[in-house]
Amino acid sequence: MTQDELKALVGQAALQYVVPGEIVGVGTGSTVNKFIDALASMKDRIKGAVSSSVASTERLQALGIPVFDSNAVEELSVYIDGADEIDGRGYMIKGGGAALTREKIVAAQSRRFVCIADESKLVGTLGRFPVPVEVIPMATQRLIRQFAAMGGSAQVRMKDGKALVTDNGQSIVDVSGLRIADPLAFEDEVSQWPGVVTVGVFAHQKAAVCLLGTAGGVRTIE
Ligand code: ABF
Repeated sequence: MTQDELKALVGQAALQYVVPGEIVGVGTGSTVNKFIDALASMKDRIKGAVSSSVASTERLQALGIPVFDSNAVEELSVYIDGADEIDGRGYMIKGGGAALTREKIVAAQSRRFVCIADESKLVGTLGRFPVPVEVIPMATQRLIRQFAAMGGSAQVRMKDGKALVTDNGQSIVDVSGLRIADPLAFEDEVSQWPGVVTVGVFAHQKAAVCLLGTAGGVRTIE
């Protein structure tokens, strides 16, 4: 199976976690796009979605799925999103799509995070994928030095020759060279640095369930 087919497989499998009659939390990325396409088949059985990005909102609306503001909804029973890396405990690196801040917000208001990913995302220890961090632009250079002091190499993410601007109007730095043995401690520490909006390690908002697309079918890790 191609990577695209594995993504479609888990996108479809995630439908079983959607609670009929409710609003579902929807993440961002190419795997989630497969989920959104599958969700269209049950759009008459859900109230709608809370979305983590402009891109997902547009895709949901184009399929006729109502999108609610996160402030209009108190709690979501489930949030379905992809990851750049996930370990066997459900800890993840996210933010390759630059939507990490809204993803963490929607994950925090959801009782259960269901991660959908192809098997290439499963790792023993987080850190092979550079950790995305959304930052306030005036703090960028100082934060790059702070990551260097902990052994990482941080770079500002560029797009079309300029610093990428997130949906929230901020920048992203990608930090490579880190081995994150204790994701909770790492998230706690970096989240406190002035100028950090969101660190792309999801430890407090880890996945309760991971649906992993493999050549042999969907593997469920709980
Ligand atoms: C989002 O999309 C992100 O947090 C992660 O960066 C990315 C995964 O994308 P894909 O499904 O395209 O690999 O979930």
